[in-house]
Amino acid sequence: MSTNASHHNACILCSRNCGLLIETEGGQIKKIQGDPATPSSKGYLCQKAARLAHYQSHPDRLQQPLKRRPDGSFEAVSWDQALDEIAAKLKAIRTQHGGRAFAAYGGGGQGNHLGGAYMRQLLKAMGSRFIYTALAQEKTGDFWVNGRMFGKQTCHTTEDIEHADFVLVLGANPYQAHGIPNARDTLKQLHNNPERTLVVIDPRRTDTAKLADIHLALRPGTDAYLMAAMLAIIVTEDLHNKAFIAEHCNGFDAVEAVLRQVPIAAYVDIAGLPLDTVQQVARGFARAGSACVRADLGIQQTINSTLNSYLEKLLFLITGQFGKAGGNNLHASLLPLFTDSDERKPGIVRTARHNMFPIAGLYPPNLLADEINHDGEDRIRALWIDSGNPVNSIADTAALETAFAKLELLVVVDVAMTESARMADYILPAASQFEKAEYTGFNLEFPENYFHLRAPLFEPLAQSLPEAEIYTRLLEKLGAMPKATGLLRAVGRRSSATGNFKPFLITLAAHLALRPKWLPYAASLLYRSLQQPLGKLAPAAVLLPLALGYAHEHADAVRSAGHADGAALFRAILQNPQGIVLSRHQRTAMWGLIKTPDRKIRLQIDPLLDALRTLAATPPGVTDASFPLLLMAGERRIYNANQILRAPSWRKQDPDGALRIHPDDAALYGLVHGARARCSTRHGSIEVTVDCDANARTGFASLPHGYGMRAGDSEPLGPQLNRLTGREHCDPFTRTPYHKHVAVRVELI
Ligand SMILES: Nc1nc2c(c(=O)[nH]1)N[C@H]1C(S)=C(S)[C@@H](COP(=O)(O)OP(=O)(O)OC[C@H]3O[C@@H](n4cnc5c(=O)[nH]c(N)nc54)[C@H](O)[C@@H]3O)O[C@H]1N2
Ligand SMILES: Nc1nc2c(c(=O)[nH]1)N[C@H]1C(S)=C(S)[C@@H](COP(=O)(O)OP(=O)(O)OC[C@H]3O[C@@H](n4cnc5c(=O)[nH]c(N)nc54)[C@H](O)[C@@H]3O)O[C@H]1N2
Ligand code: SF4
Ligand SMILES: [Mo]
Repeated sequence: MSTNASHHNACILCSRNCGLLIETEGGQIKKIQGDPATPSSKGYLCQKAARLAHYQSHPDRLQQPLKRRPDGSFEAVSWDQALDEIAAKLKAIRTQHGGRAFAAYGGGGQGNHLGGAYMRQLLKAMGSRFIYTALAQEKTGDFWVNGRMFGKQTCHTTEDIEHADFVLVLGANPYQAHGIPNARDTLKQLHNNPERTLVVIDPRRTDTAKLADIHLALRPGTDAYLMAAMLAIIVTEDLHNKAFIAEHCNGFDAVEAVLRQVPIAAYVDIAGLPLDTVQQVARGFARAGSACVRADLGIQQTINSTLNSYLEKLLFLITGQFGKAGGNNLHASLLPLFTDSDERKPGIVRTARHNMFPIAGLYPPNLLADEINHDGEDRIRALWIDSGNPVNSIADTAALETAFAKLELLVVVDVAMTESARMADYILPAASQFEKAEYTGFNLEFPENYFHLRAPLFEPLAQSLPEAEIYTRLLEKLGAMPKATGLLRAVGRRSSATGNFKPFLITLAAHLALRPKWLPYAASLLYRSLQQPLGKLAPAAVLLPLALGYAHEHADAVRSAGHADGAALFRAILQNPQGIVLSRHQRTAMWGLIKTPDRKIRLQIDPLLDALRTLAATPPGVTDASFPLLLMAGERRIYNANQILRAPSWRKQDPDGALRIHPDDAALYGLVHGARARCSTRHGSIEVTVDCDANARTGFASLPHGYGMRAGDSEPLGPQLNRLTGREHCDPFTRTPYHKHVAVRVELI
């Protein structure tokens, strides 16, 4: 493509997907700036985006399909050979063992959800429901609570931080991890405005906590106690919003009865905080003109994970800080990133070994090793990994390696030679996110929501292909779907030329009505039918029915954003490489997003009220003297980005991903700054570099995630921290790992 030109695109390193202007030269990324034309980020970006060239070009990019030889080495094979052999093996496994023998992991990361739409068709072709994703080791507790409260697990809450008078950041570090609009600017604005209050609840003095008016440095893992105490203070001081509760909620009486029994002073003591400050925060939140909660892994990947998500929502619900500017809100979604799978309803498929149900349609990675590694006839025998590196990112690396070795077929689709790919039977090279059309479904805003389809900047590297092409070819080889008919292609061409997609959709609907068994493969049919007219954007053809559905459901909001109907919305998506405003909702429209039959929020969730009633009288913490220190296994830092940026050259600081430990603890354990040490748990041990850091909390060290990748044939660089974590150390209900609460020992080497 053109040289020395600036192209609209987006950052792929976190869920914000900030708009970028990327200057290219000779097929390389030359310069990256924030894109002022992107309506969501308006020119904002953080320091990580400037280093994206290290994602696009590095020696471990995959260039051709690879097949494992019996001696463990890989040989390059053609696409046809790889896909023919894979299709034959998949068919044999499906015939012999049925759909339950197949599972997938991944289907999208921080920047790429387009391939996932195509990967899901493969699950359908295999007759399997088993999709394991990273979301099901962080957010499924939150989704489950949403299902109970709002009627569907697809109801999802967001926070209007920019307009809030009072912001409670709970177990999140947006200064480094982002996750909120233009995080650093937004936090600084809060900090600089004396009329607004920022409260941060975090055991460590993070960069976000440094900007706070109040930092509640609670004892790790005690959030449920703290939130219970705050809710109890609100109720006993009559600060709950009775008018809001009467109008919008059910079940408050049952919640109130439990809250009135909470021993406030004792719980605040367990959290290790001063009572008067906690009272001040609870009162401030309840009385604020507008207030919202921003929560993330600090409460989700620790003790009481699901209960924490419940209490967090009760905070903004019983105070009426919901459904208004500056509060928490539900939002509309263009893409179905997850579904509703209420485990009480019929048709829910449970896993063979653990009898685990899906939440939001997703199965927990913490169980994956066990579901492969058992002797039952219905164990997982074939695993498909796309856009994930579970060997490094799922708890208990050793268990996963044992399980993977037992698989009859492991296929990995990735852009790079990952630790998971090294174990695969076949590795399929995907074009990078700058070599194909891409988007994400992280459009979680209200009242204005955005969408950004990115056009490719470069041709696919060597033989790599976009996922849309990989899966469509495989489905064709599996005989699951035919090649698109000439009629569909012809009508598709005409519709694209006129921009009127009605005739095309009518023809497609007629085809599918006659051959309903093609319905699960609508994404690939759309792709093939519109491939020629849409060119490089053809993989985005799946957006056509989604845009129509969205415009139908949110007609006024889509029109307010300037799109007359669904076809116009689809055209706008295709024609605006900087991103678009998808919908502009009336604030009152939010109540229509609640999916309970009476549109009321159900506050009473009995199992969680039981859990609240029976919270232990002693704080969580260290129980085994041989592992005396708590480790936060997975801190977001200035230079980590999951496993997306593999080349070590991308990091300007912290090349070793050091163990941050308070100087007093270092002295206690005989550690010195810069020294190498051994960090051990019951599950394993790794070597780390010691960083004495006064911002750490005594008794609570931290290691970053997003390290431990190999470069070429090197040893893992930085901590492979899931060699330390155990898969049973998790929320008993959702199986979300307690990564923020791992008991370790650290010794000087
Ligand atoms: N730089 C960078 N940014 C990223 C990523 C990355 O790899 N690097 N990854 C992205 C992804 S996938 C995600 S999910 C998000 C996660 O984003 P965050 O959840 O914001 O990031 P973390 O650093 O994992 O954890 C947040 C905070 O939880 C605190 N914490 C630990 N234990 C407790 C506790 O018991 N209670 C409370 N209240 N807090 C506790 C930690 O001290 C930490 O500051 O970040 C995204 N953004
Ligand atoms: N101990 C511990 N473990 C953790 C965490 C923690 O804090 N502590 N955090 C957890 C969290 S919140 C998350 S979200 C997970 C993330 O873990 P994973 O779900 O494994 O995902 P990523 O680390 O984002 O890996 C992304 C992969 O996608 C590949 N990729 C990039 N672009 C493309 C593309 O266009 N196509 C394809 N097919 N592949 C591509 C990259 O090369 C990389 O291998 O890790 C979890 N694991
Ligand atoms: S890492 Fe996140 S906040 Fe930083 S530029 Fe990329 S998308 Fe934006
Ligand atoms: Mo995540």
